[in-house]
Amino acid sequence: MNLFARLKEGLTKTRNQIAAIVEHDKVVSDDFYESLEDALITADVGADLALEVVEELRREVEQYEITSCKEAYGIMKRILAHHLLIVKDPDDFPPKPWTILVIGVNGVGKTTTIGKIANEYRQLKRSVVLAAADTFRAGATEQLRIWSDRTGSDFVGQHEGADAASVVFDGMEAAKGRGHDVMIIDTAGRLHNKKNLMTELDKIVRVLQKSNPWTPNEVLLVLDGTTGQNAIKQAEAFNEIIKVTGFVVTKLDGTAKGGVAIALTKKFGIPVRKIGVGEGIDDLQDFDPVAYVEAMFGDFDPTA
Ligand SMILES: Nc1nc2c(ncn2[C@@H]2O[C@H](COP(=O)(O)OP(=O)(O)OP(=O)(O)O)[C@@H](O)[C@H]2O)c(=O)[nH]1
Ligand SMILES: [Mg+2]
Repeated sequence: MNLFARLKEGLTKTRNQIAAIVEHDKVVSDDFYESLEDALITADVGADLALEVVEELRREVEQYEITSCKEAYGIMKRILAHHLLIVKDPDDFPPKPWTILVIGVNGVGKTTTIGKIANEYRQLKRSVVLAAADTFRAGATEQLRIWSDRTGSDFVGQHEGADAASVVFDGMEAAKGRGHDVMIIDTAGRLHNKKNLMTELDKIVRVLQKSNPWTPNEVLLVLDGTTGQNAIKQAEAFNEIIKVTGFVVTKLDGTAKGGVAIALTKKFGIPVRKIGVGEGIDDLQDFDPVAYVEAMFGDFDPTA
């Protein structure tokens, strides 16, 4: 028997226990959460993590106004998977598409980063669809469409002022219908109008969730490396609205300071996934802590 078959068999009792709750108690209740916590503990997740997962689930259920246990259960699976953050590849994580939601304030480099990430996946022969959910700024949709042409990615967009969540819905339909491996969603960044942004992101996540409860697989927060400590404030604000799974620090070619990447990781316990080092399509790198520290301090010789 292979590892997964054994694991599955071993957890049959737990799954049946949960199935019974999901079946009989269709609306989310305290009992539901308690049973989930018990089930997680039975599965040896550990009491602390079980509690953390259930707390996180409670927050999401509240935020996205979810009432059905079945839906909440799907979200719990994603939360658990996020705690196994090492799983970072579309192939490890069915069902398709692997969905990346890209957020951040105006002008930090979201759209450019999406183009670069799409290019990386295309080099790996993955099929990609870009969804232009920044319907706010004139020209934003067109800018993303150009990146889809450049990278040979599929594209979904609507007119300026359209409902962002409806673009995401179209993107999901296209991704499923055409069997794309990856969907990357561009969003508008308006932190000064937090309420609107929150409503919009909530709606986007709702649409994704309904279509595939495993999504969004990644929520990448793009931060401009030249803004220094301000990036921390932005990360704080966004992370309150939506659970960020990774940072992208851009424009590191334009600053002598890169310490913000270290400060971010330390403060939030969220990894820096990628760094932007220029405006070109290839100017994106995986974040390598050793290379990064070397780049910052490697040439410094205190004895010289
Ligand atoms: N030097 C440098 N410039 C970058 C980098 N990433 C993005 N840019 C530039 O930053 C500017 C803004 O980039 P966008 O990708 O349009 O930023 P955005 O976050 O999508 O902006 P909005 O859609 O207006 O919110 C563009 O001129 C990009 O070429 C980078 O890593 N280095
Ligand atoms: Mg943009």
